[in-house]
Amino acid sequence: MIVWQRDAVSAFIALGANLGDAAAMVRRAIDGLAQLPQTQLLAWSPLYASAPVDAQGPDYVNAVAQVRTGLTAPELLQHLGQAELQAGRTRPYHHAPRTLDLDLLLYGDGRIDSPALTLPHPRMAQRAFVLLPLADIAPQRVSPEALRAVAGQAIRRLPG
Ligand code: PH2
Ligand code: MG
Ligand code: MG
Repeated sequence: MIVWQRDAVSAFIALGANLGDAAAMVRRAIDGLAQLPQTQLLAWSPLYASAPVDAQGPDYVNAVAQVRTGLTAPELLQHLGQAELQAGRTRPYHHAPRTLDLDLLLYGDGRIDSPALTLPHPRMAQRAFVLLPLADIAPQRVSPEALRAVAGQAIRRLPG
């Protein structure tokens, strides 16, 4: 039997939370990525804490995970949105504190510019809370210049 399947693609997902037990939520969400259809969890970073950037509320906990997936980028995005909803995510206003935020950073070498999805993620290069955990698991995807550009941002790595 021939099973038709798309070639799997390596994708990187940024996780964030700043409501409730944010660290537990991010850890649980990383586990959840392994349960997505046609998807393997390949790597995940340590957790980091930082003050909200361009936003208010409690400190964020952030991490980055790498998956290998047969899902298309829009399909993966759809699953990430469902996981946010299952985690109780509401959107009362722009950049409101959230129980879980799952952002698609990179999908292979894909470049997409649509209203629903821009890849690579347009703001990832400005954010230490994305670049540091990404560099932990994929140093080849983060240049030293990019890391230097965010070196002034306060962020701390959580134990464990
Ligand atoms: N996410 C935002 C806005 N600001 N700040 C931190 N530290 N971490 C985040 O994940 C974050 C943020 C919008 O998604
Ligand atoms: Mg976000
Ligand atoms: Mg988001």
